[in-house]
Amino acid sequence: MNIAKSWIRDCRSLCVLTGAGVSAESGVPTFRGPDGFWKRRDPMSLATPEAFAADPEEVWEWYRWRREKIRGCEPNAGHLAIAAIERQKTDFLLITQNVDGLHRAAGSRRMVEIHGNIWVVRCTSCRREREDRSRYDVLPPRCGSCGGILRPGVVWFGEALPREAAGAAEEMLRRCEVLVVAGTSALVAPASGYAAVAKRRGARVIEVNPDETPVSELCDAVFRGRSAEVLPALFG
Ligand code: BJW
Ligand code: ZN
Repeated sequence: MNIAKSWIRDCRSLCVLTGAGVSAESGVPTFRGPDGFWKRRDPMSLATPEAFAADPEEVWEWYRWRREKIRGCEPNAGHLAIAAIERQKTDFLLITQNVDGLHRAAGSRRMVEIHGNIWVVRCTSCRREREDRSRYDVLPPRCGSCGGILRPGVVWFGEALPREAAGAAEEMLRRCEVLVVAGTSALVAPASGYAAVAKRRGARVIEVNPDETPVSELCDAVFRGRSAEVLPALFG
């Protein structure tokens, strides 16, 4: 741990990549864990434009259920540790795949949400986008401007990532000295390739995850523990 801590302390440019595991201890279900299923539906079959086109009401029911779960959740010590290390670094970027908004709630600012945000809705007709924390009695919710069906402002399989967020992430991966990868199964592209991109050009890569992942073997240091425990120790 001490060597990894010194890499983090001494680097000028630090990047942190997070996934659902970082919010697990806040009570947000992960995607691929045993609690990741909703009505025994595989999340991977719901997080697609095809599923939404076929049954927007059912996909929205899943998002409404998740929004209500997240509404009651607070950032944990892992989120707070990431926000605190940001304040100590001149060059820093948090790349998160999480849509729950807990990093921002914890105080993270230099951050990109590459899979969007569950509190944002976008009209499928006029494309207007806005934050909306309503509970929605009727599903699918409709656009106040044009009456079109609203969709969650998240990125589904087969969809492109928000251009600006993905661009900022790629730029950071090209220049960071240290990349910390926490709480992601590293199964979903393009984030699954980020560790390899940073590693290829000489960055130190550190993984924080209770389980092995496809990126574990390329890492310079691996901490098999929960992010709410490991991240405060690593960044402290
Ligand atoms: C802990 C812990 C604790 C537990 N502490 N750790 C073949 C067919 C079709 C598509 C593809 C294909 N091959 C590749 C693709 C591309 C596809 C992809 O990767 N698919 C794979 C599944 C094969 N990717 C895409 O389609 C992406 N877009 C794209 O590539 O665009 C290209 C393009 C360019 C130009 C035009 C058009 C297209 C988009 C991917 C979008 C992913 N979206 C989701 C849903 C977001 C919305 C929502 O939230 O509903 O994002 S899917 C889901 O997976 C979500 C997550 O962000 C993402 C990653 O999951 P994550 O975060 O890693 O969570 P888990 O649950 O998998 O893992 C949790 C981890 O935490 C585990 O490792 C635990 O051990 C650990 N953990 N407790 C620390 N306490
Ligand atoms: Zn509209």
